[in-house]
Amino acid sequence: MSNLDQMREEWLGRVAGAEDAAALEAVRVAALGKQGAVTALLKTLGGMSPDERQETGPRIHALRETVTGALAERKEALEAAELDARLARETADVTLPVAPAPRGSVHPVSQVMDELAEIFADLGFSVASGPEIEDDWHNFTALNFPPDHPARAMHDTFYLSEKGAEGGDRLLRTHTSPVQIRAMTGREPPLYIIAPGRVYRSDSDATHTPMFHQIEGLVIEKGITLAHLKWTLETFLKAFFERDDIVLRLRPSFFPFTEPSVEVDVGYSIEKGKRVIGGSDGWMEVLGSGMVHPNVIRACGLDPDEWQGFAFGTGVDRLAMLKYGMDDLRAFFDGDGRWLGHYGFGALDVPTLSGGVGA
Ligand code: 2NL
Repeated sequence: MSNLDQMREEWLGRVAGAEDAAALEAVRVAALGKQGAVTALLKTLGGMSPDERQETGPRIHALRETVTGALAERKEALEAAELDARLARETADVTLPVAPAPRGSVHPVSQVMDELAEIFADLGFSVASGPEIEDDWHNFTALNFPPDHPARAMHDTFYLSEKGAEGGDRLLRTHTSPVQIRAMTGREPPLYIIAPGRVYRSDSDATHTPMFHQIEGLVIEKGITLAHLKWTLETFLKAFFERDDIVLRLRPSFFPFTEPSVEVDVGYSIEKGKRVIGGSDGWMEVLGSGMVHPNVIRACGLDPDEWQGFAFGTGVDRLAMLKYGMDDLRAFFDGDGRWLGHYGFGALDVPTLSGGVGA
């Protein structure tokens, strides 16, 4: 093998052996740079005889061309390999969620409140709210509880140690009725409102917690009768329990703020050993209600001969238990992640009447 053939083999071998762009550049400089081996060979052409140059010149130029071509080819291959490596390293799986899945859930009480708001919105009611620290007038007096009447004691009220601005008692509201009193005194009738929220009574056992959730509804309108009340409650219960076989039974009762007052029982049936609303195996008390007492309408500055109304109230926690099958009220307030994971609702499963309120 001639010298030039040997050189070609050597340089092609070094080009092929360059593992990255920097190593390849070093090979290029060593072969074709100013001080390069192939460059040095080209410089020898000047000192040759014409015959020698004619014979050797093309072979040296061919060597330069071959090495130049091999360098370009190797450069392209290294760049392609580098691009492949980057593409493999920087992949994004577009089918993965952008953020980790949410771990929280909507508490059954919040879910039921949303369901109730949705159902009553469809019947023309809006949601009203008010303070949880109330005064004696809004919580009791305006609702026709006479002073020192035993009904006040019935509520196991939490009183605050400091009196209010006018010297009256301040307390944690024992029901959401004061919200409706504020609506009646602050707005022009007709009124169609629901008032869901936290209420407080000093009572604690398996079926009572000192804080629980109530929802009340109030209509103030002209010409309202008990028939409107019954239709409203029946329509609400059918939508809430998502059953058509809901039967109501109205029993006479007593509340200071309604006259007449009626307790509402709903027919239940036994399914898999549990009572479920709907059917006619027995009666379960679900709501309290009645026609708003004329004294309450008068206390709010309205004329009871002009305006009548109905009102109802029930426990939201109990509604949630009845609909979703929990049997211990205390678990509602334990904040146990396992319970919430089991009974909680997805944040995006918003209740709608068309999609089913109990999404
Ligand atoms: C129950 C019974 C009830 C009302 C609440 C009410 C509110 C006003 C005027 C008249 Cl402003 N009534 N609310 C009426 C009847 C019953 O609740 O068992 N609650 C847990």
